[in-house]
Amino acid sequence: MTLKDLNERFGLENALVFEEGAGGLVRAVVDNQHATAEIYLHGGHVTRFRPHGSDEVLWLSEQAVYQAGKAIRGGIPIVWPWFGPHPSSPDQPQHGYARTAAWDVVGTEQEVNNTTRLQLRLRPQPATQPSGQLDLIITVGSSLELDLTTRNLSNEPFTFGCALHTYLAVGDIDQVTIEGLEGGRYIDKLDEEKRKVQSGAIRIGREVDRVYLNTDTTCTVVDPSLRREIRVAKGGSLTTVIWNPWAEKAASMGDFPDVAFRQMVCVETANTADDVRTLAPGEAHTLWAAISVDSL
Ligand code: TA6
Repeated sequence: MTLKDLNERFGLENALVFEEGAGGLVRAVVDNQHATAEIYLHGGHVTRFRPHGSDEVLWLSEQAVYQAGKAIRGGIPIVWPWFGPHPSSPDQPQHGYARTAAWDVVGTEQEVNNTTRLQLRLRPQPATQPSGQLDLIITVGSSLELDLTTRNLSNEPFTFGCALHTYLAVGDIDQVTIEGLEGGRYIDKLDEEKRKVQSGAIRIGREVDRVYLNTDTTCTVVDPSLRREIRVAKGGSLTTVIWNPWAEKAASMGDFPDVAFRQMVCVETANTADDVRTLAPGEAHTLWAAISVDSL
């Protein structure tokens, strides 16, 4: 569908327009009375969210690559239908293929409270056709909500893992604490997958890659340097992943500026580890996250 067709069919006056973004990729730009946001059809990828009067909430790499086959670094990558390496096929892409696939627009709506909704659908992929259909509803208001719904269209059980791999922008990681996971058990991906217990709020002073288990709590990223806190509420998920690459890993990634690890942290709403889901034929599951920001 051309930009002209997209805007004629799905554009919303004074709220949502489709335009050519970085790399010539199509993006939706939302600008309503609450906030501005950007969503690329490539990967169904939210790249920016900024409530009016606030700074940008999502971290987006200045070195991100915008091209077919490559995931945009930052924003909210869609991880599906597996989290991390493929469970049995090492040649499959890390974090699945939803984040590098073309998504279709299936609907837009300006709601009564002037929030703006965009519904995207992942085009059927040979690897899962017709098993799993994936829909993403993005609602832009004073908070940002993503609802990721997997439907099993086959007549066999469909097992999948997924995540909203959210990169949050912070002023100075050294001053940040993450609340909400105190006392929780987690898998330490950097220490032989050992299962440990979180003592107090999370502070980050080195590479951190942890899968917190059996948790449905809201996480709060307290950021004194920007005098704000970002809350990530969630549903349909019992695992939360906390990740910061720190210096060495950041330097090893070509699309990640060497010192940018100080301005970001990932708080990922997931179904992974003990929380991978299986759908019976015809069943659906929705994972959702709601991201909001308040001044300190
Ligand atoms: O969510 C944390 C993680 O699984 C890390 O292990 C790291 O690999 C990160 O995702 C980023 O993965 P990506 O494939 O986007 O470089």
